[in-house]
Amino acid sequence: MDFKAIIFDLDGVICFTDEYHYQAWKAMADELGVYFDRKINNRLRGVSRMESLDIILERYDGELSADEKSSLAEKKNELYRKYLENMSSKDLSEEVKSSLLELHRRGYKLAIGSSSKNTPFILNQIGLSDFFDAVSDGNNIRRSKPDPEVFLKASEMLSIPPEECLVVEDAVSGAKAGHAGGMKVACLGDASKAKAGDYNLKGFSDLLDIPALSA
Ligand code: B16
Ligand code: MG
Repeated sequence: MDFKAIIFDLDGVICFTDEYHYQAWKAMADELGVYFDRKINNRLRGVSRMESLDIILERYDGELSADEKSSLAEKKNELYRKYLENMSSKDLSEEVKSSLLELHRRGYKLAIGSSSKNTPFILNQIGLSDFFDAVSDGNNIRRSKPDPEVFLKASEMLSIPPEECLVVEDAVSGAKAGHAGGMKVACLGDASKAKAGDYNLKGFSDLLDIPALSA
């Protein structure tokens, strides 16, 4: 069946904030005296903020209360948002921008399905606040990827059934979420290398060549 809608993950697909996540988590981990490196940071892709913190704390020798954990996550987020303030429309690549415009021209509904609670802020920074037909993000879900909730909410907002939606993801957890929601998945980056998708792409503009997304 041909698709009617495309639901894009944000971080790692539309734009790249993983270095900012890394720097902010690294500052928090250093202060706490916990070992943290880029390999561990890779495990945080597509994972919610509190679950990311739990992964980092696997190496923490001690117990932290729920309040202490929330304040660590909040502190990390404050620093992360300071970094995000440096983002602008320059952080939206020509390839992503022109491919989005072409998919819109072909008549597909376009949505965001991101675990990030900072989604509205990031979309505003890169000049895409008003572009998408629906935005489902970390602010309207209770369960994060690989649970399909964020993508099912997007399909509901668009009034297009899951089997007519294509999810675009860079994280294996996100690809699993799309499949769990009954959607086909196109993967980029890490998830593409892991062959987690129905389509494993080299670059964003390869979406334009998927036969079920024809003009
Ligand atoms: P926040 P995505 C995810 O965004 C990131 O990949 C992940 O690293 C981050 O922990 C998560 O958002 C939550 O982000 O702290 O901003 O709420 O890839 O699902 O767009
Ligand atoms: Mg992602």
